[in-house]
Amino acid sequence: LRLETFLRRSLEKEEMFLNFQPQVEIDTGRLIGVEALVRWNHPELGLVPPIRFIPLAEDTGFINQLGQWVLSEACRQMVRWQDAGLHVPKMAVNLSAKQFDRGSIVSMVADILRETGLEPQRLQLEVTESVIMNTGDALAFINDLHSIGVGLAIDDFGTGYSSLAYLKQMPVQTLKIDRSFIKDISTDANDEAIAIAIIQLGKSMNLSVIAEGVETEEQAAFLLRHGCNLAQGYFYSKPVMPADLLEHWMPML
Ligand code: G
Ligand code: G
Ligand code: MN
Ligand code: NA
Repeated sequence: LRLETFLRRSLEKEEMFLNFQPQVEIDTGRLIGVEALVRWNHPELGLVPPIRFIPLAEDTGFINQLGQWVLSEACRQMVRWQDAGLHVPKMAVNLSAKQFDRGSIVSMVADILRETGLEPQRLQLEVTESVIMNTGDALAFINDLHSIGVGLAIDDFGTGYSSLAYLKQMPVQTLKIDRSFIKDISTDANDEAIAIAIIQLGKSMNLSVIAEGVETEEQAAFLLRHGCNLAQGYFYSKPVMPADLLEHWMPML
């Protein structure tokens, strides 16, 4: 209850901030985008991990305000980089299922793009399979988001139960292989088989495939060998502040 009270005030008290995790092309090491990940620094509690406050925000409805703040801050950051002459190709932002309940998700995204001036093609929204399968009008919302020009990625792919028939109908551009399949990719035959199957599926449906949670050179080499050239994970960078991103990644932009 105390956490909930704190959470409600977190935005007005400016305790939330964003970290950004690079997404890279494996063979060249080039930055292809970043994923925004929200962080909460409370004066008493310190850094509260997202696994503690995201579910709470979802249960209490606060996720709508928080999600709106995250999206506008992420878009503002992109414009700041752009204004500084730095070309970050793409910004990925996570959306919760709860954000689709209201039906106003499309106008929220459109409003933020208009207010910040970010080109829609620079934004990629990440949703999980459960968002797609459990939201009544998911297909309609996703079509509307597509029609305003934003990209769509399926996050944690392979952990939910997505109907492939459904996937076929949707204007999705990217599949993100869940990091649970990447972890033991070169030692666990099942994980290896699943990762390869997702890569093949993406290929045959003309989708980009990004591997999540890449922590070692071996994992990256395995992925490249099997036709997946996009990755995100600690091997490249943990989620970082804009200043760190600038220092380590921007010189090549
Ligand atoms: O860094 P990591 O601990 O950031 O994130 C933990 C979980 O919190 C992940 O599943 C991630 O998708 C989720 N998460 C992080 N930032 C956001 C956000 O802005 N919105 C939503 N809905 N989930 C987020
Ligand atoms: O659910 P989603 O994929 O949006 O969340 C990303 C989560 O994965 C964040 O908590 C982020 O900090 C974490 N993460 C990113 N890269 C790695 C990695 O290489 N290894 C592990 N264990 N976690 C990672
Ligand atoms: Mn994600
Ligand atoms: Na994920």
